[in-house]
Amino acid sequence: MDVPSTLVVVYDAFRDRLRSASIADIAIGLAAVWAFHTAFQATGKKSRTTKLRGPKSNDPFFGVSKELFRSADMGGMYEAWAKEYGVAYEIPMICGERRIQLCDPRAAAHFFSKDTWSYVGIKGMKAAVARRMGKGLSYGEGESHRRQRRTMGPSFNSTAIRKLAPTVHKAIDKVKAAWEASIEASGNDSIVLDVQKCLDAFGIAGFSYDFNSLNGKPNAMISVLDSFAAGMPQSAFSVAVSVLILVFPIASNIPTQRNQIIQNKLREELLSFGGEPSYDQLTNDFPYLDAVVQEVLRLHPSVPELTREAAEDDVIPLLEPVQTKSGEIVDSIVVERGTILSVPISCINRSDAIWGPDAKAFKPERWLEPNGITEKAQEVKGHRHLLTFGDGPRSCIGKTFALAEIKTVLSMAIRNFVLEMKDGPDTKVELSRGITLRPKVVGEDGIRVPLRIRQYKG
Ligand code: HEM
Ligand SMILES: *[C@@H]1O[C@H](CO)[C@@H](O)[C@H](O)[C@H]1NC(C)=O
Ligand SMILES: *[C@@H]1O[C@H](CO)[C@@H](O)[C@H](O)[C@H]1NC(C)=O
Ligand SMILES: CC(=O)N[C@H]1CO[C@H](CO)[C@@H](O)[C@@H]1O
Repeated sequence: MDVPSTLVVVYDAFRDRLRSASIADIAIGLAAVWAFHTAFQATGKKSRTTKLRGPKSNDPFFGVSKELFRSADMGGMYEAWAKEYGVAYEIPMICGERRIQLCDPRAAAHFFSKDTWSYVGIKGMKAAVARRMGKGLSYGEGESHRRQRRTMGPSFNSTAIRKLAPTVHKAIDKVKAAWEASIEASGNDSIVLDVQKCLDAFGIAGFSYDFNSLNGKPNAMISVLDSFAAGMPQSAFSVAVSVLILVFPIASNIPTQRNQIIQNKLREELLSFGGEPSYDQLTNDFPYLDAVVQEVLRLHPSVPELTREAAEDDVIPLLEPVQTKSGEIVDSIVVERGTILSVPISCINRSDAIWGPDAKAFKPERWLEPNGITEKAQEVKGHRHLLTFGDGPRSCIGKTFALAEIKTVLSMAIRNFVLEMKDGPDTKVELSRGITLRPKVVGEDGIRVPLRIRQYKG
């Protein structure tokens, strides 16, 4: 996590008056900014890092960071700059930090392949994170990180997830029963629920409780979830939850589209199966469900960018050449130790240059059609050409679990209920920014997505 994201956390803390952000956290954030500033003054001018073009700012303290973090469409800003200055460009950030943005699939693949070794978390920030979350997996780098990953791996593999599947089902059945009971009690055919609250409660209380009571044995995956839940105000666990929240409004538009044009492919696929699909069936036998989930993850990466510091000098190859400040055309950039770099997932996931002219459309079919994924998009590594789960040694250890969880929840919801935005299909959902992105309906207070939920009757 980088300095600007910390500032966002601090802003958020003020704004939402989160109890968990103590004065000490804020002090640490500011101290980190200061340490950073000093470091930049020291390394200063003579850097061998390729001088790249990029947007200017009149604000010497915040650079372009305020515009970026206030924007509802950060990915769009990154994409516009990539169009103007090339796929690698430099942006002025807080306290004179100059940061290189890599909006290029080949550069991103190179960068992540050397993660935790040549590219590491920014020091001041790691200290602040460790203070909140302990020196867990996300703290280590290099060999120590590799050893930890190896130890934890088995708790996150498909065998482990298969074993947890009944517990996930049990938790989801509780949500289903609760929704049915509320509809019944309302004396109406539908209820309006804030999905955020509903899923948060379900996620943290439901999962931790059910998992902990499984058989009394400590389970590494559960400890990870618990440590997240207990740690940050916008915990990494909420990453998983936030994706679910995003899935709901989007999936809920599908019935509307169906009424107007075509078939509701997802519900049809799910219903044609008959009974309750098992973990393996859900993973393998539902191509359209899989495509919908892929497309949601592409359109809504909950971590908008990943930032690191170069621990050693390096040369980063580019798929597409860029023009430097001096006018030279280069197909790789030199990076000196200490340079801050960032891969804006929110740009790569949606760039027209990479995904083609329909990049911004929700189009699950692209994952099913033979040439649905452009050649350039195929250069994006990560999880099936998505950087939503990161990539390389530090990529999301919980992704198989997260995918299974998303598919299970979606499957339950779509088979049994019709979900619509409370005020109809044209309701605008915007993203409220924390460390992770969370959706909110324009005009609703706080972070809220009120959905109308009806039972699905054939
Ligand atoms: C859709 C849901 C999820 C998304 C989009 C997601 C995304 C990510 C991303 C982008 C990273 C890389 C962070 C970095 O490079 O600094 C990451 C790391 C991580 N994720 Fe997830 N995650 C999700 C769900 C989960 C779940 C459910 C768990 C736990 C069960 C989990 C556990 C972790 C851990 C422990 C790491 C750190 C790995 C390391 O440092 O080696 N994630 N996640
Ligand atoms: C997952 O880990 C368990 C426990 O170490 C092991 O028995 C199993 O074979 C692993 N499964 C896979 C698919 O790697
Ligand atoms: C029932 O739902 C309709 C909209 O579908 C709403 O106008 C009405 O107020 C609801 N009645 C109750 C008792 O909630
Ligand atoms: C096409 C696409 O994936 N776009 C999304 C990329 O990520 C940003 C923010 O994380 C979203 O706002 C875009 O919609």
